[in-house]
Amino acid sequence: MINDKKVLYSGMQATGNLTLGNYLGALKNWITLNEEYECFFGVMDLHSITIRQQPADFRKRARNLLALYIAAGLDPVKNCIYYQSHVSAHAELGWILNCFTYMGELNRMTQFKDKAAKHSDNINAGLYTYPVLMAADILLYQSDYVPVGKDQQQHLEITRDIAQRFNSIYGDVFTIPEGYYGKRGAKVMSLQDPSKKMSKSDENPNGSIYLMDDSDTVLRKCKRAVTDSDSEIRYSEDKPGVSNLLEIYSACTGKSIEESEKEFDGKGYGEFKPAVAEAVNAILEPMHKEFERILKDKAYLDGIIKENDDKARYFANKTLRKVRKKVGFTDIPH
Ligand code: ATP
Ligand code: LTN
Repeated sequence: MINDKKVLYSGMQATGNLTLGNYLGALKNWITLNEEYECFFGVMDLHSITIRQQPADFRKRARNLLALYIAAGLDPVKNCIYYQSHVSAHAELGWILNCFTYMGELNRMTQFKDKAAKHSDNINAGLYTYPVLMAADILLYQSDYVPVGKDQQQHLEITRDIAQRFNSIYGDVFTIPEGYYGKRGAKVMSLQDPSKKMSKSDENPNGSIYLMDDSDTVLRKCKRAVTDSDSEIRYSEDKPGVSNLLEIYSACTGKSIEESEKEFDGKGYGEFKPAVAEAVNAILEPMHKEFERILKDKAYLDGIIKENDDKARYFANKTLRKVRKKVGFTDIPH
């Protein structure tokens, strides 16, 4: 608990450009959580280097991600928004927890298998111990809840196992975190292949709407979105393309699926697809303006970063000190 509130922790890697899926499925739902929880949202840049990054590009992307969190509506005063690499306790606890994690457990991680297959020229130890660093992220803040997608559930399970193992040896050091499946965001599928989720690492850029896409690009991508041969605008399992567009339309406008279906009853794709694009652009355009404003104001953004880094460090170090003591490291003289 911090300030009588339960703690909630999440973050995204600074790899690739965020998509509408990341926004509707995650970011948008994070915005109001601070009313109920003490929230930490990290830019997970330590995790990002498990895949080789081009330094200048990486630096820019990490800063853009932080600015985008704010532009999307996360209040940097009410939430702790910070860079993982600025808080060295993550790497330190990550190391310690490595010594409490079995290779047999890590061998079962499906994300490692997927990423190793995708990056077969660079299967590094960091990629392998990725879940341990993620456990450190979560446990450092004594987090109660972690909103993550299905693909990260296995990492949350191993986090709980590591925490329980540590606690059973040393007493109650870590809060055991739970997944947060409160208000579920929309699951957005690829515009080119609605059986696949929209993803920032998709090779086909037409399948994803990126949060930084301009309005013409959004319109073009929506017009090209795969639908089906009949022109009925109806939500149904056998119409995955149209259902996905309806889902996007409804999530962006706040109208229900039924209302949206009714709105386009008897109308064709010629009217529906531009309306979807318009609904998306109504969200993206103000976000772009805010993003540009924030990035231009270097002093403001640097101030936010400093303040939040300090806040994160304060809580992280509190846990790390406790862990050091429990493990039996000698005190650092002051
Ligand atoms: P990558 O392609 O690099 O694996 P990704 O686009 O799948 O990335 P993640 O970084 O794995 O996204 O996820 C960040 C957050 O966004 C997670 O909480 C995840 O559940 C959510 N998310 C990602 N894609 C979608 C989507 N298409 N629909 C809904 N939520 C999504
Ligand atoms: N692995 C996560 C990103 C991530 C994370 C975390 C999420 C790293 N550390 C801690 C929640 C809590 C991802 O790829 N989405």
